[in-house]
Amino acid sequence: MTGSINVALLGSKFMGRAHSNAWLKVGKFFDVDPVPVMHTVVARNTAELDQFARRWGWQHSSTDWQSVVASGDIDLVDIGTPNDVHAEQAIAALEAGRHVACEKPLAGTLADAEAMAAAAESSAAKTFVWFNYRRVPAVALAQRLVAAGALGRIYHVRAAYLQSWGGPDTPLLWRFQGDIAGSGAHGDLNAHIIDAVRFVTGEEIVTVEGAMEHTFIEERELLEGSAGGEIAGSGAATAGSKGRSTVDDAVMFLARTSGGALASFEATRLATGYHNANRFEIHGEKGALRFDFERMNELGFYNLDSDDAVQGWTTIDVTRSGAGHPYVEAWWPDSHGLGYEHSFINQASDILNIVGGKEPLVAMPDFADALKTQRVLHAAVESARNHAPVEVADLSSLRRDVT
Ligand code: SOE
Repeated sequence: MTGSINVALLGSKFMGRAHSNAWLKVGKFFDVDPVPVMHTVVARNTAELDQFARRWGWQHSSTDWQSVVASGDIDLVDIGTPNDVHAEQAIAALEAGRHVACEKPLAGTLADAEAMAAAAESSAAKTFVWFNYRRVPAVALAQRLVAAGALGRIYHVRAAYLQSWGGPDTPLLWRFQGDIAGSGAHGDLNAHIIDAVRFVTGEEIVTVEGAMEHTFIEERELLEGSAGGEIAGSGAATAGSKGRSTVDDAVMFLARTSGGALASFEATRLATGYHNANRFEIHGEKGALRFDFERMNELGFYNLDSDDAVQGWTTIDVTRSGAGHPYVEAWWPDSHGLGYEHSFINQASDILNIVGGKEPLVAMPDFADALKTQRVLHAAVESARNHAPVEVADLSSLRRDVT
């Protein structure tokens, strides 16, 4: 396939910027075919929309996502909107024959995620989910090492996604409103580490138990007008008026994987001292790996096969060119460092690879794959509310309109 595809982006907040940057830069650093045309950006806020389109180079802008999705001019719809509209927008796009790239989590609820996966199943269009951390080179290298047997049988996985922007001064953004977000730190952050653990280990999470969910801050300042932006500081709160937060501030749970490993997961927006510490540790019979996004260009590796006299944690610099590290050759010479935005540009290159009929460099979660992560999210809530273990294969008791 040689040519281009017209992209429509739904959303202009944090993910709107991250995705716009990815579509703008991908063709500069990767030989992509097709190339993306930044055709239309859709947002609700007309005051900001034209400036956003001009700043990022979108050819058109609209406040009417339905007509944009229905337009024969569009080949791929990129969804960067709040969780409660993912299903409606993705299903409409798939029914119109568009490819769909959707932000994580797939949806705010299991019911929506199941409907999205069903629509994808009955469409010829391709689907993608922006679990961008798979395409941080250090995470992709971790997956390669595990797949090559460097750890052998996996005994333990310890994953945590620790942020701290959700304190009492953060207003009642949409991420704290259960009817929009579905859940709080759980769907926002545990979604990432569940996907990362599934990706890196190659194992599924089959049992969830010992889950705990908690809302520490039960009331937050209301925002004037809209539900405000992605995260703190993006809207002026109405002084004095408060609304109830109807989501978790933190969720922790234990799990067993299909390979028999024991795992723990923790997601919180109140981990004072950590700002975007998306981290995992994996312990196997032959070695161990550890990653922390706050040091995103490094991967820790402990190799029991190395000489006992020099055995210890090795810090691999995963931005060295010539070492065969994933995506690194597209970027800078040795050890010049990559950032958060590069994971999205790397993902855009793989989306275009797949649309163009080529293999992605790193496995791409489609809606069917992301539904597996959503089922684990749901199982954890079910375990927390029923105080009992939950087999992910048997999601029975909890209403499906909850996470
Ligand atoms: C907010 O928690 C957030 O923007 C997440 O939604 C993103 O997925 C994560 O990459 C950064 O933090």
